[in-house]
Amino acid sequence: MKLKRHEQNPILLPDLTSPWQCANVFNPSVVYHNGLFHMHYRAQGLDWVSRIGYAVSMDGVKWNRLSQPVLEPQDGTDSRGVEDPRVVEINGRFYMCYTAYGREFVGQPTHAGGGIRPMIARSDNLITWERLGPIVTGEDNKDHVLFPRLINGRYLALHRRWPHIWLAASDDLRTWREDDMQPIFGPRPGNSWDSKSVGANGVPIETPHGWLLLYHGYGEDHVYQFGVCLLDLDEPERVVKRPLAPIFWPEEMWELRGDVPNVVFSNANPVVNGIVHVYYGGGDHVIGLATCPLAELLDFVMMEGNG
Ligand code: BMA
Repeated sequence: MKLKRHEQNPILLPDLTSPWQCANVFNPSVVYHNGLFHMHYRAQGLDWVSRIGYAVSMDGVKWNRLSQPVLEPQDGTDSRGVEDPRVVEINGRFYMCYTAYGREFVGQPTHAGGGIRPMIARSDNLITWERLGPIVTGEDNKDHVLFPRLINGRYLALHRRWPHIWLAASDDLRTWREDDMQPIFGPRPGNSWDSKSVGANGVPIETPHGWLLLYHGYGEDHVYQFGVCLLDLDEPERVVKRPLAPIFWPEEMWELRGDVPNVVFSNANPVVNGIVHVYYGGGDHVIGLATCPLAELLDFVMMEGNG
């Protein structure tokens, strides 16, 4: 089982005429809404600060970009950039999970030069965003993503307390209590492709068998790859299946090389007409698309899940 690369890859490149996105465009979110693909992507330009751009498409391959970013740093908590958007529609409103990277931080710095925060913002039009706040502060936490509906009356989010994937619950998307957080799974013991670190990819896909979660990981060799697992529908902290084999890994020149080598990194896997569309950053530099039929991915998880 392996995702199939689109023949027109890479499908989005840096725009050399635009100061804020002339260096890198990567790690996009894509939602399919009212017959259009809506992309939010991370971009870096002359100042190397990450901003979030927006583009729209009829076919999910050719894009029309908005000339200005839709989300930019606003204070010390995100002065180094806003990164890695994951957008989801819940009950008719759009929510974006993104990572704020700033010079101002709580406690110890979590990354070189500052701290990071897993943030949530809200929008009704996908263009103007209102910040709601972080899930946690003062720790190495990113790769957060909301489930597309409430479960047992609460909003649920996956997040990553390095190197594990965690579950968190909230009544209002603003208050996230430590008591409502629990680990789901971590790096796989042994020397597998995901033996060092794991994190969620895009919004979990609801199926009759459970939540299909595409995730990324790396092992000793630090090559980012994708895997897939199945979480219980009502209790998503329960991993039902987790195949051993990865489903995608760097192969193209623009995945093996780039701003950061050996990286495929995905924040989005919308299902359109039964096809899972995996949008991903290659080498932290350009954007690619790989697909597979949802039924095939589900079969793979069910058959190989205890590998
Ligand atoms: C992760 C994230 C991603 C990035 C990846 C590879 O920690 O910061 O934004 O694509 O590293 O550099």
